[in-house]
Amino acid sequence: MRMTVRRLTRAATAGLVAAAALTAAAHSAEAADTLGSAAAGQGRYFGTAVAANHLGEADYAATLDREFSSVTPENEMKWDATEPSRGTFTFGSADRIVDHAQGQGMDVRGHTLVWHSQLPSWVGSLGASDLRTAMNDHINGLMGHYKGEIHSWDVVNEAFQDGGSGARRSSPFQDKLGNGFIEEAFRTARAADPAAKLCYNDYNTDGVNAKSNAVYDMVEDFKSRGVPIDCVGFQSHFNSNSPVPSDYRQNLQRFADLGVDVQITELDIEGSGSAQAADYTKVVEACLAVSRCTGMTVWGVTDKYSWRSGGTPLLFDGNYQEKPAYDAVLSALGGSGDPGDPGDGTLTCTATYTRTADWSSGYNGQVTITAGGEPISSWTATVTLPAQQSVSSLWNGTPTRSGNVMTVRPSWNGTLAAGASTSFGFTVAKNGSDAAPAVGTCTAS
Ligand code: G2I
Repeated sequence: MRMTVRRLTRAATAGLVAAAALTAAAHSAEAADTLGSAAAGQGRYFGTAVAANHLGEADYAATLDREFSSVTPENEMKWDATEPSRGTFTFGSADRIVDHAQGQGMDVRGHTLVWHSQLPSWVGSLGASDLRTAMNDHINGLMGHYKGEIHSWDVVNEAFQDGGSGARRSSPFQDKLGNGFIEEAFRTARAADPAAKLCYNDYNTDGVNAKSNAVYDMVEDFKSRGVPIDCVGFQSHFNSNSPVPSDYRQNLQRFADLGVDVQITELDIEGSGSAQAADYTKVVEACLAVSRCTGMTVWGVTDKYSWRSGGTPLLFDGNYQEKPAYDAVLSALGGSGDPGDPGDGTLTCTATYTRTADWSSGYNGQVTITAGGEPISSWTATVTLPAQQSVSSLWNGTPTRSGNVMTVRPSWNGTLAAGASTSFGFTVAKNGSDAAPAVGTCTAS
C-alpha cells in the first residue's frame, strides 16, 4: 500500500470526484462541453490512456486535464515496468500518473496484472510452482501498492487466441498452470483489493464471434461458480480490417446480462473526417444503450502519440485540435461544445497528404481538406516541396507559388459542411528527389 499520506490524498480525492460529478451533472443541464462532464451527465466515465513521459508537455496535460475523467497508464503498470526482476517493484512512472490523476480528481484504471506480453524474461523461465507464486506475488504487490486507488483492474489480459478456435492463447501462465490460472488470478486479486472492480480484457471480442463466445462461456462459468469477476473490457481497436461490428451493442448487452459490467477500454478507430466521426458515434451510442456499460476509454490523448499514429485514430489531432470525431463523441454523449473549434466560433480545418501514384520520374500527391465541427466557406493550405521538385499540374484547387511553397485555395470546392472533406491533387516532377512535400496547417474561413 502506498504511504498514508497518499491514502489521505485518495480519500480527499474521492470527495473531489463526487464533487466533480455533481458539478458535471449540474453543468450538463446547461451544456456539458467536455468529454468527461458530458459522460458524467450520462452516469459514465470517459477516460484515456496516458504515458507518464508526456505529462510534462503543456498541451498534453491541458487537454488531458480538461477533457477526461479517468486515466489508464498505457505501459507503466505492466509487469516489465513494475517488477523487472523478481520481488523488486518499481512504481515511479505509474505513481506519477496516479498522482497526476488524483490531483485532477480523475479515476484510474489499472492495466494490467497478468498478460503474456511485456513480461520480463525471468517470468518465462520459472517452473510451474514458482510461476504460480510469482503470479500471485505480482498481483499482491501491485494491487497492494494501489489499494483503494484503482476503480477497475484488468486482472487478466488477452488470454484467448485469435481465429475461429476459441482456444486459449499460449503463454507461460497457460502452458505451465493450465486453464485454472485465470480464476486463480481473479481470486488473488479480490483478496488483494476488495474495492476494485476486477475485469477480464481482450481485443477482437467486440462483436459476437468465436473468440467472444469463448470469453462469454468463461464469464458465465465464473459467475455460476462464484469466481470473483465484475467486468469485461472490450478493447475496441478498429480500422478498415476490423471495423466497428454491427452487433457491437448486442454483444455488450449479452455480457451485461451475465451480471457483469462492461467497459470500452482501449478505443481507437483509424480514419478521419466524417466517416471516423460516424464510427465513434456508433461506439458511444452502443455503450449508452447498455445500462451496465459504465465507461469508455480512448487509447491515447492525441494522434501524435498513438500506437497507431499513422492511422490518426484518436479524438485530438497532432496539434491537440478537436477532430470531427471529438465533436461526434461529445454530441453522442449529450454534450454541446462548439464542435470543432475552441468554443469561440473559430472555423477550423485539417489538411492531410497522401501520395496517390508514383513512377520513376514523378508522383501524384493529394491533400484532403476536412472541415472541423462548423461549416466553412473557404480554406487555405500550404504545400512545401523539396527544392529539386516542381509541380507540373494541379487540379481541384487554385495555387499561387512562391519559390518551392505553394499556397492552395479552393477552385469550386470551398464550401464544406461540418466534418466534410474535399481534396486537391497535383503532379510533381521528382528531378532526382523522392522526398515527400510538407503540408502546413489548414486555415478556414
Ligand atoms: O497494442 C495496443 C494495446 C493492445 N491491448 C493491450 C495494450 O496494453 C496495448 O497497448 C500497447 C501500447 O499502446 C504501446 O505503447 O502495448 C504496446 C506493447 O505491447 C506498447 O508498445 C510498447 C512498444 O512496443 C515498446 O517498444 C515501447 O518501449 O511501448 C513501449 C513503451 O513506450
